[in-house]
Amino acid sequence: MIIHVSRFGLFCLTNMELVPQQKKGGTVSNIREIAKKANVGIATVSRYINNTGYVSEQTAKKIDKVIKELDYTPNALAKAIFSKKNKTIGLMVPNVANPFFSQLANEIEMLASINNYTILLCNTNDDPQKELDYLQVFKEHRVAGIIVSRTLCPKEYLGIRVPVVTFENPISDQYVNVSSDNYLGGQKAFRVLYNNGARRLLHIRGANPFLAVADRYNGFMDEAKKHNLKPDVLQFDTDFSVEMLNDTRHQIVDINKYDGVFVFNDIMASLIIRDIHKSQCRIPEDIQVVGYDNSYICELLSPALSTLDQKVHEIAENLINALFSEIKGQKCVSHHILVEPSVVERMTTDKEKT
Ligand code: XLF
Repeated sequence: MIIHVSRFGLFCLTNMELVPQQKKGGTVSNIREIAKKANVGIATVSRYINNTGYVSEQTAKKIDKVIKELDYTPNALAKAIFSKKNKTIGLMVPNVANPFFSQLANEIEMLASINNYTILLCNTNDDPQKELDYLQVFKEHRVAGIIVSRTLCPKEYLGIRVPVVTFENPISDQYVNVSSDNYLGGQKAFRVLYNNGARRLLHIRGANPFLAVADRYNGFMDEAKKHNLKPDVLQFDTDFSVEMLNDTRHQIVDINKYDGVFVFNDIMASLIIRDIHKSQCRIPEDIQVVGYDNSYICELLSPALSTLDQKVHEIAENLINALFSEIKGQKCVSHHILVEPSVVERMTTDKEKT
């Protein structure tokens, strides 16, 4: 911001002046040029563009005409800085290669656009340094609020000036956190397999820093204990990445030892289904599989995947509503929003078995 002192007192020039616009002919037009051509003051043009004060109808028409002639588009960022009203939300997800997170981003984007907000979408790849870099980008873009999924550096958000809401890994009790009731989901996953006759169970668990998968694991194991069962556990140290499709290290040996597998999310379950097919076992006759998410791939897999529905729309709605409340300066009543997951039985579990 440039501050000018004139004999009329103090006045500010908008940052728009600093961000010239590309003109059709390759040169640039800026607010100064508009003012000159319209034969009015720079402050008047600024008032008109930013809608921050009175401009006579006649002057407005003159400015409008010049704006059209010069093909001038106000720079959104400069406008946001000046008016302190940015309509951009920073959204971080681990990776949109995971269909659950692409659906979550899609839902959030739709709800935001209904409210005339745009989304700045970033993949953290569960890398804390990348997350920090993007947080810096959000600050530089003066976003109105931030939604961060599965943060790996919660302390970095403490005390930042814009509202922040989280999905899964929380920041602190002071910040709204939304997640599926993952413990309950783990319990429900056990019951589906158990009620369909599976007893030789395997749980494929996600990486430690993902709190959601720890809850799913605990729910599943606690419920198994109640039935005097102790499932085997195999832990992955990352979430899905496209490279894994060609990486045989993740293949499970001895899958035929089991008759029921609960996998921590749908995309990993699809890899496991591929392994099971390779091992010549039949799904669900020899081995039943349950995933978590209810992402769109469940219907595309063969056989279609039974899973726990996280209710992505409800999660997105809760995140956006909480963020908008905070942007408006209203405090949210609840800071821990748990969405109840429900079982969706498709073709990888076998009701006929019981
Ligand atoms: O963090 C968990 C693990 O993977 C997240 O909700 C997901 O289920 C998405 O696929």
